[in-house]
Amino acid sequence: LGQHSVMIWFTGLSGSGKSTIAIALERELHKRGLLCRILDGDNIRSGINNNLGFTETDRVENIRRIAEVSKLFLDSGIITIAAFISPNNDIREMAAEIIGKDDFLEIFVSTPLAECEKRDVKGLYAKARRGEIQNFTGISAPFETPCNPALSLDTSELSLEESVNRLLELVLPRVCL
Ligand code: GGZ
Repeated sequence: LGQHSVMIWFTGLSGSGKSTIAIALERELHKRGLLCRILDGDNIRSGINNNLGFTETDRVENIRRIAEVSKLFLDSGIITIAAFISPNNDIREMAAEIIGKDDFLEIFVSTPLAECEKRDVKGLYAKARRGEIQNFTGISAPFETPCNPALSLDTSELSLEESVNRLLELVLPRVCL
């Protein structure tokens, strides 16, 4: 492979735009002949992690397994994109340690809670407000702002294209040999 692998780790609230940006980024990387793999709730929480919920303990185990799986992809030279809330500094630190800090790019999708809640694409915020979902991040469970992300992207201010362009500027120099 004529590429160096890197971990692109998105963190942010539910509905902040992590998966949307991840998919658009993947498309741009593919256009350039770069091999990448997205890990998100759709392919991880439905499969390998289908025994985990949203308690603090389960979130740690969720992210630990995701980081270990990511490492397998990275070791094969594949650019790996993870899109999970990963709500606290300890959890993100653990992921970075498993993966190796040199290859770990933390991307904070910083869309404000009010905007995520206004979008409420899946109706989960409304359910959380009614108490129908426990431990919902931003409502009844914490989200810690990342201390030193490689990039912050607020999708209430940036278009999808702008977000992807900023990512490409960061990622391409690191992956193209
Ligand atoms: C947060 C929850 C919860 C609770 C279900 N809290 O918008 P979505 O639906 O597709 O993204 C959310 C997803 C979060 O899973 P992660 O694996 O990314 O979380 S973590 O990194 O914290 O382990 C949301 C849905 O799962 N969801 N219940 N209580 N999000």
